[in-house]
Amino acid sequence: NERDHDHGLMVETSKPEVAPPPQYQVLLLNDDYTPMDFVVVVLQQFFTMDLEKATQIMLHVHTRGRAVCGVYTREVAESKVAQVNEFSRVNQHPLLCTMEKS
Ligand code: TYC
Repeated sequence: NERDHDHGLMVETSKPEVAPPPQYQVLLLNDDYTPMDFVVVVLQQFFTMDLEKATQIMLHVHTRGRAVCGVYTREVAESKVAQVNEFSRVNQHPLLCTMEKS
């Protein structure tokens, strides 16, 4: 009767209804003054790269002007940018980190 409802577990679900979050590239920019060793340390500390990968990315920035260091959601990308720029500022280097929607 009308008081009997279906209390069975739903085992099949609907089609995807949640869009994936937008992704953002975090980039390092070249400058003429930041020591190469400092950039390598930044890439190891904030982007969890090993020495070889960090050196490769640093040299890409040095020769090409910029490089993508990682791709993250907006909140994580904003946090990386803020942490890297603060670390460069307190160490008195002009190194700049920025982000772009990918
Ligand atoms: N161009 C710098 C130098 O010659 C090195 C450097 C590399 C600086 C990467 C910034 O994001 C950077 N000392």
